[in-house]
Amino acid sequence: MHERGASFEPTHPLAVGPVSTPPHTVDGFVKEFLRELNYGQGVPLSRSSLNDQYLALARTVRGYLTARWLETASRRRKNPHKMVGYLSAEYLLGRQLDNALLATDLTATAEEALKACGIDLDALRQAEIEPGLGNGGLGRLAACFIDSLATMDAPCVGYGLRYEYGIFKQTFVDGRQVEVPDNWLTLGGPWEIPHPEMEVPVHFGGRTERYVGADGRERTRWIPDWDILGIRYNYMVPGYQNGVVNTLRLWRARATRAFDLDIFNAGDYSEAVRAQTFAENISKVLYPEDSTPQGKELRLQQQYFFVACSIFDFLKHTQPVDLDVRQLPERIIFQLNDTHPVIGIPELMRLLLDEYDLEFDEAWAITQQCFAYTCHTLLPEALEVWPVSLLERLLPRHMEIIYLINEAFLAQVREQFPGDELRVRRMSIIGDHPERSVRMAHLATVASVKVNGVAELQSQLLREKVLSDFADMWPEKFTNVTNGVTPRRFVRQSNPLLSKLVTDTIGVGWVANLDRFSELEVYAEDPDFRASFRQVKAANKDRIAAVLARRDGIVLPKDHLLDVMVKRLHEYKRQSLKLLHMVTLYEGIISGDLDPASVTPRTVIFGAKAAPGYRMAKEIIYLINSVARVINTDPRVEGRLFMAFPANYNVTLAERLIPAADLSEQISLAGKEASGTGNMKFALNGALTIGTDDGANVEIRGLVGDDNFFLFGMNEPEVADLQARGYRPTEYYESNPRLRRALNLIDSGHFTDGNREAASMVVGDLLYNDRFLVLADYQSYLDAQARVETAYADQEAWARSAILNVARSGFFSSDRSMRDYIDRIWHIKTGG
Ligand code: NBG
Repeated sequence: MHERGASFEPTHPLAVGPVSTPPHTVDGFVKEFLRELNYGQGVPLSRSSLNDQYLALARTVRGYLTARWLETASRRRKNPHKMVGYLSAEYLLGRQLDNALLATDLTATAEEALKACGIDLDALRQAEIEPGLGNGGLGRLAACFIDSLATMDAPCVGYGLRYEYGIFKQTFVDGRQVEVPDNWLTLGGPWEIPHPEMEVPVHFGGRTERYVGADGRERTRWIPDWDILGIRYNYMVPGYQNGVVNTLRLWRARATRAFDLDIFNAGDYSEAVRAQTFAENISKVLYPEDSTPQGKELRLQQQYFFVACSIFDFLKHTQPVDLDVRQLPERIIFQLNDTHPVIGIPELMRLLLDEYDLEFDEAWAITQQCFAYTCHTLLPEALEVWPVSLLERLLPRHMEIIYLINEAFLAQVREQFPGDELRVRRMSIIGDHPERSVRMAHLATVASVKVNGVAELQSQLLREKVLSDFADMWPEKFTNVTNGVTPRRFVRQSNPLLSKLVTDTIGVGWVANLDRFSELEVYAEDPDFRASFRQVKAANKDRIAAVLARRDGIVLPKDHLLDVMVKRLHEYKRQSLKLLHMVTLYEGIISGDLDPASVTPRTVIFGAKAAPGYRMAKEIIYLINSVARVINTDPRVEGRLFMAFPANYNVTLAERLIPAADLSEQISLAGKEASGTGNMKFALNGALTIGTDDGANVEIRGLVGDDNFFLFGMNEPEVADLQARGYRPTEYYESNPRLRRALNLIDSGHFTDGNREAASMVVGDLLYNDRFLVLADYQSYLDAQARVETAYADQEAWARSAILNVARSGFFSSDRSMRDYIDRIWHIKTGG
């Protein structure tokens, strides 16, 4: 690391003592705020823009966090314990302001202080653009985890990439998704602290060469072709009102040279800056694929870039200079959030072998204690592989090391399973088909202390199916840690009315100890509590109605069952099944089969982004929008059904939508959704789930009870069985008249201005392919929806079930997930 700027020995007491937090008084806050506005933004209050005010407020609140941050860091330096390096290519943080205010307990102070300045806090809240540095569940999980670790005072640094453009902004043009770049930084990034003077060099390309060292030992060195610099950006991660502030460290790529002076002097300006543009592309944009990696070279560059910076940062900066690398396993555990950071394994090996001069066996023994791997998928296409040819070109030394690791590993397999060459082929880190590639999940599994899935069912399927050979070899390596969500953001902040009701009832302790939700159980029987609970739900529905009116111009009907399906658009999640349900109800009404008066008034809200290159997903979005347009305007429906699809579903919208929902749609094909975390957020906010036996739904149902959950569809063994027998979707089409009529209506062009082509891709796929068995689960889903209608008719009983969902879902706090990781995987000390 190059550190520019002289270091000096401070003599003034203020320079060495702890910084003091500004006073938590309204006057103190006003003073800090005006100081930020005047001296930070350089404007007087009277001439300040909304953005000036937002930035000044953000910096003010950040100021309150800084003293705690420095204190936490200095305490940890004085008394170093083993820490977690959470390596994640994504952090879907959501807005920061409210969370920072809550963590510092400054919300009321800020509100009053701003009022004294004639400013409405809520207007400033709306001015924040959320950092969307993630695609979906995986990135949001990372954000929940670091929140919990700070709240538990666990030593952790989150490492990742500071994308200049996060997840694209979704717009609809004629019902079709159009992506717009997410310029999240254009109005300023008040939450980040850049350190441009601390540069980490990262190398790429070139070749390796053998040489004999001074001690006569043969060694290898990497002679790279080109390099870039990693610039550190720090973000504070505050614990909930506990004085702890952890660090999230994101890396930005910068060219080693701004431009080539020779080329510039020769007159070719654009060529001269090309190198810079090329290098800086590495942290330019988040790949918008969720669960379906594309195998792009730039993506591998991103992955290597951020883990190389992070490991270097830990070794050279976080640790004392005299650290003996043999003690590394006592100092760090790197948690691999899916396969994206797995190239960190050969990187650590490279450092130990080539920089610290260890022998292979010793380096490998150390490395195998420094990593743990979380697998977030069951879809085979989501397990990353990288062509050997690409790795050889981009990271030749790493490729050599991967070969060495594989050799040692396969020798072990042969020893344990003599004569089983098929097994050796299956388990090899290098696969041969369709081209020679490195299987990153295998590398991760071989190198890690523990491998975990993210919900019971997925962990079981990992052991029994996806990674069964590895589980045979190392049964004790495999474990489960069911996902969780932070109650700070997803209950306390997003649902203030429910929070108040709960706090008035059982006290405030639940915010940092969600097990206490169980104390609400008895109140399910209390009519007064139920009435208050229903009022909260109704008020939250009014709030989302106001949000959607303002944000999207959508006017929601009143007094409907609010049925919500929000998540990435993916065929396995089966948004098309929900769509078929709505088309079935609609078709029933217009064909005269169903009396509209007998249909439960229902509003369905979808929120979903499709990966820009995922054609089928985009066609499904188009079809949902098309069906919505027709259903919402057909007078025959008599306003009983309504569909809304607000564009650009993100964390901010989730925080408004989830507290208002009555029904949570978790309808993936069993055996496909690793966990889901939206499902947990809904249950915690008092929505009932309609869901399959998949992911964490299984555990939600187990806890809330069958009476408070609408289960439908095949379970995983039934799915496997049907697929083994040979699934033919047309059989369902032919034998089920309602299904046939619904599909025919779509196919007729009824929803697409008479254009049959426009729906043919989706309809054709459902009829002749249907990889995720939508038609097979259709009838069961319809039946479950009928049970929903019956249940919803009894509002008191529904409220009772909703309360029980809240009371019994405390398990899904990410604090509990973190406790599990700490106790069973990381073995780190909290509060030290
Ligand atoms: C996703 C799964 C979800 C799970 C989140 C967080 C990937 C690769 N996986 O089911 O699809 O809830 O990870 O674990 O994005």
